Amino acid sequence: MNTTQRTRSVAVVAAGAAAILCMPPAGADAATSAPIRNSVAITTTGMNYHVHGGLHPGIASISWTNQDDEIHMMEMALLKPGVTQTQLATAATKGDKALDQLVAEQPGPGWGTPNLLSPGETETVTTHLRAGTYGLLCFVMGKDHMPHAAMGMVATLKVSGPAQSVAPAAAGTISIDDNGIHWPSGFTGKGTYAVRDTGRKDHALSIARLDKSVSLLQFMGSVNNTMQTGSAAHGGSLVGGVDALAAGRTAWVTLDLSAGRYGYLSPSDITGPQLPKQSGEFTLGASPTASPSVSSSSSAHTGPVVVTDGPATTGKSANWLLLAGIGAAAAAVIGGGTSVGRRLRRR
Ligand SMILES: [Cu+2]
Repeated sequence: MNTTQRTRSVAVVAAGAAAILCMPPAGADAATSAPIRNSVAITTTGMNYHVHGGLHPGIASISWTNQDDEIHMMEMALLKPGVTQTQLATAATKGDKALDQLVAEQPGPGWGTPNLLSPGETETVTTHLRAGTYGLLCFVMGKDHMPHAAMGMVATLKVSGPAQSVAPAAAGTISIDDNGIHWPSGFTGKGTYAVRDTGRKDHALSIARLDKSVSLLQFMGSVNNTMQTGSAAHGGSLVGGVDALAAGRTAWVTLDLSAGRYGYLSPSDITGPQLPKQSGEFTLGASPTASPSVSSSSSAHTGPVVVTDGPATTGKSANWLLLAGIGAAAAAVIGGGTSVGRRLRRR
């Protein structure tokens, strides 16, 4: 990249940041602005993202349904102007340096993006997006140790037109800080909830429905196994959440959780072979007004120290990797020494 291009990219990014910073506080102009229907449906089948439309900049909703038979992720990266899906797909087969050259802004903790999603699930995340074209990429590992993005799981999402700044009405706020995840009283698992990072660090939220007698720790071990080898995860189902949420920022999740037992965690806070402080389990009863009985499950579970790629690894995959070996089902596979493919740097 030459200096002129770099300067232009920086300017574009700066302009976008300024636009977002200048937006009124959530809801401030709700009474005077006609709401724009600002949502897009994305479906995944056969290791593809089918993007059904585009979005306006500002506050925008992504509703993603995974109709495939394995777990996928949706990394979002703002692309340089003019970059096409074909170019992105080609770069994904070449590796990170090639991908980096197409990205205007390295994805990192920001306003929140969809989190890992299991087969048969739908998650809806409302976030802030600036105008431009975003690349959608999945870095879950395929059975042949190739990340899905390199196998074609790449798409683009266009964000353009007039801005939308009306925040969704929230039934409550799920707050994540440097010590835990805090659920609103009267949480029913149904409706739209704000997810706010009230800590000083970047956090995330991932929610899993757990099968009978399976702990969150065991299921996450299985998920980790999936992310490394492409084998199916057992013991539960990832029903969504918010990834890449920076300190002080708010996103929204729209949930439709049925009665059952759930685990939750902030994957970006995993620093060792145990669940982070920001984790726990709750049970939703059949009664829609039942509050969850929330328990923190982090300190009770520890596992063997796991060798990872080393301190240079950053980002979500590295975090998930740290869970390797703590789930009983995953331990044997972890010993095989597979490694998760490198993903776009998050910083
Ligand atoms: Cu995938």
